[in-house]
Amino acid sequence: MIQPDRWLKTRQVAQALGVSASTVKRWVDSGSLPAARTVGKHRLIRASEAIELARKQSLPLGELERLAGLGDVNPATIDDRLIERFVTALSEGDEAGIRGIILDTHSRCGNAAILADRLIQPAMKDIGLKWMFGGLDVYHEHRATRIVEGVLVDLNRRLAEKRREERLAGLEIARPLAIGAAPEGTLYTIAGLLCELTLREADWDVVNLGCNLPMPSLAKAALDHKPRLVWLSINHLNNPTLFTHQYLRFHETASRIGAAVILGGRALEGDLRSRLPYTGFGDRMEHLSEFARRLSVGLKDSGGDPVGSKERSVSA
Ligand code: B12
Repeated sequence: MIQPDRWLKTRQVAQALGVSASTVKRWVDSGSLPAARTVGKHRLIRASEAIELARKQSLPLGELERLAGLGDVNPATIDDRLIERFVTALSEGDEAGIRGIILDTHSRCGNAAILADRLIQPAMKDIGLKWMFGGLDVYHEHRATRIVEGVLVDLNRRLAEKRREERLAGLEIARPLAIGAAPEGTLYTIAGLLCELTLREADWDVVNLGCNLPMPSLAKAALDHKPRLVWLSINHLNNPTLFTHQYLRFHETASRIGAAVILGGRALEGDLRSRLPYTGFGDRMEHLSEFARRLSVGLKDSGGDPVGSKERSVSA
């Protein structure tokens, strides 16, 4: 249902667009964003006005459209029946079915993090269980994974292409850079592709270095690219002691260049996590999304000053 004239608070608009509240107040006060005032003098902005400004300035629209009630974006629409249909398509290697469900869900919720946490993760978990107890073979799991990877690569490409077109049309806005990978020993690819898409949607430029990357090489990539954010998706480690040692050295490099580091993944349980320094940790893509949005607002507010160098330890 379309409700373009829903009223939004300054803070809601700021968070949705990934800018600071003072930026939104400035737009209102300079007249570029029309607003009403409450009795208590707080600014109220029509969703339709905020969307128009976001379009003009090429700011991200997904979150704002959700707040505005545009489209059927209720995450609750990802219900058990949809997950069940998705698991069936995954089990049967039904490429058209898998692609259709992912693309349709993504366009309905306009958000890779919700897609990741509420559809892909639970469905892949089911595939894992069916592989252990329910008659699926390893090849079924590989086949399903390959198809999901393909769709996520396409979604990432599409967004990267859109950015390139904006750049060519002179509509580019400055975006901070994130790089990331899964460390040596982790062969999982879907989570990394979802990190990439989540960050692109949060308005970051992204270099995804894939899986099974040795930590010294990630440190070299950080030195070469000078990112503001590095993500690591750590789902399996062959040698946690060696990883810890190499991670600590990598983290020194990240701190030196002022990059924030966010960690996630199932291998970071208990003891290991408590031995690692990091800027943020999350066990869902929604945590990464929130972290990245906050970080880019912080970067804009501080004129791009390094954030990682502050060495905060934040749990998402
Ligand atoms: C597909 C799969 C594989 C494929 C992966 C192929 C590929 N190209 O990716 C292959 C065949 C390689 C594989 C191998 C193995 N697998 Co496997 N695999 C899976 C499966 C079915 C799906 C994983 C997946 O992609 N899920 C979808 C993603 C989106 O979910 P996710 O990874 O959980 O990520 C979420 C969060 O962790 C978080 N997150 C992830 N990264 C990040 C990063 C950041 C920064 C943040 C904030 C958040 C975040 O957000 C995501 C979305 O919510 C799982 C089942 C399951 N329960 O997950 C088993 C599973 C993980 N595998 C398992 C096992 C045992 C293995 C092997 C050890 C088997 C073996 N003996 O060889 C190997 C290890 C491989 C390795 N060295 O990495 C077990 C793990 C058990 C355990 N307690 O650790 C599971 C749970 C299967 C089971 N028993 O049910 N596997």
